[in-house]
Amino acid sequence: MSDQGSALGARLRERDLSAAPATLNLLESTTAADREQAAALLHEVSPAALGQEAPGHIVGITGPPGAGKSTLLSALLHAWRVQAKSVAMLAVDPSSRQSGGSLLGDRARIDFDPSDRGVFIRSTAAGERLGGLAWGTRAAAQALAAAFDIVVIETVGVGQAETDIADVADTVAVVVQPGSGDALQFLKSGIMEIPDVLVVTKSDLGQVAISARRDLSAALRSLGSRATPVVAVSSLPPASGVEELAAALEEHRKNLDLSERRLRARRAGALTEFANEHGLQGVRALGGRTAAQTWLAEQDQGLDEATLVNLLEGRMGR
Ligand SMILES: Nc1nc2c(ncn2[C@@H]2O[C@H](COP(=O)(O)OP(=O)(O)O)[C@@H](O)[C@H]2O)c(=O)[nH]1
Ligand SMILES: [Mg+2]
Repeated sequence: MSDQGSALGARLRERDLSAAPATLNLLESTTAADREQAAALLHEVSPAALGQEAPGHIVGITGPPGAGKSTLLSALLHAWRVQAKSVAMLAVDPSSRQSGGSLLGDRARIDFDPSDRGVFIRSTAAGERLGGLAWGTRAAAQALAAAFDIVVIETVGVGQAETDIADVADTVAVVVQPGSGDALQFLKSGIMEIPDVLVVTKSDLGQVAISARRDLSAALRSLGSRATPVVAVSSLPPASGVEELAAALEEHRKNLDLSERRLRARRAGALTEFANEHGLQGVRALGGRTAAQTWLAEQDQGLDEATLVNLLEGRMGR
């Protein structure tokens, strides 16, 4: 048992998809012993160990409840499987903590073949901390990206949610449904950061969807962000726009400086985790967030997030 973490990490590195369930169990555990094993796992799949960034595409899908994210993910999953891409889906469910029973409900909404070994789906509770993704979810996405072609994280929210998910995702897609003015207002007022891809769902609703797409495109143009694609999809049969969306996501990834984005994401994630553990006082002991970020950048040659947190803790102790 003592090298469970490194053994799992090695399996992921060899792209053994069957290591996914045990990986998630380990990363979600909060016991000290498991945390140590989790650190060993992450070390095995760090860029330093892999000799490159993990090859999988980490996609964040976020948007308000009811916008059609889960239905869209079922359709996307199908499109990706047709392309023979292996897919891991992590659904972060903010309601599962209270209701306890919504885990199965959420899983049922993603339509997939349970005997398909190229697919792994896990719903996780949102976690105790305020805002942001739980450490386990970020770590899981980073680890699974070593083995799966695509790792998708579904989170609920609009406003802060896409900033948080940018701490781990290579590509962030914000999903809005026609007729909901929130995203438009948030975008115009700067509350929402400009996503990599904007998705208008339920395009089968007709004119209201066309208007939503036009308004969002206009808002993006006025913000000087001409290049951000706005894709309209209908996820109900006969689905439409889903292949276009898959292509837009892939296009974004192709044009991305992956190692730059991942380095930045891991540093931001490590700092967030450090701040959770040690509070404002801890961050102050490092000379503030910006100073800590700069210092981390100097130490970092493709280290995993757990190691980065350890480095920050060592520096605080000095
Ligand atoms: N008309 C239409 N309804 C949709 C579409 N996609 C999802 N819905 C419906 O919208 C509701 C919320 O969908 P869901 O995927 O659970 O949204 P989520 O909360 O964002 O995951 C459900 O009743 C879906 O059937 C679509 O493309 N067209
Ligand atoms: Mg959902």
